[in-house]
Amino acid sequence: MSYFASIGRISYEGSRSNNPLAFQHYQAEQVIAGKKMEEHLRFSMAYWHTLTGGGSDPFGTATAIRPWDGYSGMDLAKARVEAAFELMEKLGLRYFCFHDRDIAPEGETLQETNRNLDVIVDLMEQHMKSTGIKLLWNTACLFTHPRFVHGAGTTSNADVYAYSAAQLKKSLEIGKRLGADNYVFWGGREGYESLLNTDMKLELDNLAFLYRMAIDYSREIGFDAQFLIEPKPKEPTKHQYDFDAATTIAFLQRYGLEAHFKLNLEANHATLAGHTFEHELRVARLHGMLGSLDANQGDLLLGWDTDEFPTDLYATTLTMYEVLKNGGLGKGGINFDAKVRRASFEPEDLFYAHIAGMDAYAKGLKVAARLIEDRVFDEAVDRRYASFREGIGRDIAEGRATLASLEQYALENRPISNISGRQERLKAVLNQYLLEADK
Ligand code: XUL
Ligand code: CO
Repeated sequence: MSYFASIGRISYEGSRSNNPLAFQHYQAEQVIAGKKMEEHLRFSMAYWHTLTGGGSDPFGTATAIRPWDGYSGMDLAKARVEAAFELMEKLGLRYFCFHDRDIAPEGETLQETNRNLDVIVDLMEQHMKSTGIKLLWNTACLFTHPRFVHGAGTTSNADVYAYSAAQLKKSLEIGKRLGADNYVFWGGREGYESLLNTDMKLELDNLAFLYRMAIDYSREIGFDAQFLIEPKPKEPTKHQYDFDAATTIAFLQRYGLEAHFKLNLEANHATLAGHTFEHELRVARLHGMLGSLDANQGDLLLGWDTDEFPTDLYATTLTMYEVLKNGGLGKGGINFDAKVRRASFEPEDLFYAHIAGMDAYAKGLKVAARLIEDRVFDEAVDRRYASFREGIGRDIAEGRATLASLEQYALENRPISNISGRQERLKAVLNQYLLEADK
């Protein structure tokens, strides 16, 4: 049974190709900065947007036409697995990600829900074996069901906390069974609507304890995935505790959890927090906590998470610049937490969207590698901070200076002179690299 019979395997045809079902930049085997593109990029399909999303919004129902529309219940869940692997194989996507509730329907009881999951996980395991496609990460959906109205790890209801822990336990077992490289925590309801009814201290303590129990249980069952927290400032709650990279790192440090986690950073979450994506990557990188990416882009004129496929080459270049400077993403990858627009409702749009995203990242990788090779920004930064490599600046950088020694220097110093930051020039050079024909 084929779900996308009219579409064949997508291949690389180069930037002059007019074939909409071909890559212009993504060439899995091409070596960039000493590594194959597919190793740098480790693209992943987001199960929720691609298989279960239908394009509904707060004002309208689903619009998507999908080849698995005729099925329901567990038959639908099974059809989606088959369609998912066909789509990933055709696009050359080697990884995927899912929430537990994306892949199998909830039953009447937790026992029945877990049995449904087991059936689908069996089927996935078979497809993973026959295709070699791997699980980049899985997670527990602790936000959709009404029981999570007050949160999961930060709920005001201990029964809901216990239910969340049970769901998390099962998801860790699934991750272990499918050999997931990472396990993600995204706290969609881990925040508050009003401080008037919120015990922030208890909520944060409980959330940290849930993470601690997850670490302990993973160790117990031998699940060695990298744990990732995905920051987001708001939506669905008004304020989410994992607001951005810096806030999340401070939380992990406060509870002594930082050695067990890295961050899964998402482009549209960064912009919702008032940051660029590369800012979030830089903060995580300098703390040694850059783990994985949810690649998408937002609409800067809108105040919500639009999860569009990434096509902005300027952004993908600066993102890959941070990734390369980090020495790669290790066990992480680039997950398209992105959905086709509501008006792009035909099945082919799923292919066009992934091709656009993969090409945008491939081009970004190539440009970023050349910027690093030519030390374009490194040289500018070296020049700008040169005063800290000698004399009084070196005393400061190496921690030898005191307020008294600095005062003595300042009193005797000749007039201070500054040098230009040359920002406009650097942006022009960045454009030059972006527009240069492929080497
Ligand atoms: C929501 C979001 C989630 C996480 C996984 O904004 O990004 O889909 O990636 O729960
Ligand atoms: Co995400």
